[in-house]
Amino acid sequence: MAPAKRNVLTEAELTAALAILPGWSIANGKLHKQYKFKSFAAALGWMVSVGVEAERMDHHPEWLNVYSRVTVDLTTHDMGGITGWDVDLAKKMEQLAK
Ligand code: H2B
Repeated sequence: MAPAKRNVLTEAELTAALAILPGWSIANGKLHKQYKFKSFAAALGWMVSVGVEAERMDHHPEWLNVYSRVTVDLTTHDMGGITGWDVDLAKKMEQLAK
């Protein structure tokens, strides 16, 4: 995987990122997706595996779990916008949801 761009992404970069992230959109200036799993256990299992990766990356999601749904919003607080870190974390989430 190419190294993440450590700057706030441009509109063009965001459009390119969304093209390879199915179900993701921009909402309130954050990279956003709502995941739906088969059960609470499946949702929680995914959150734990994403959490391990997030800790490894030192990049942490904003997320809300209600039963089998997990609503995710990604932004880089330190940079005040969406960066390559957020795109990398979103890609990881997609891989782990397969
Ligand atoms: N996660 C996210 N999403 N954005 C950040 O800016 C961020 C983070 N910063 N995790 C990291 C931790 C930083 O606060 C620490 C000190 O590395």
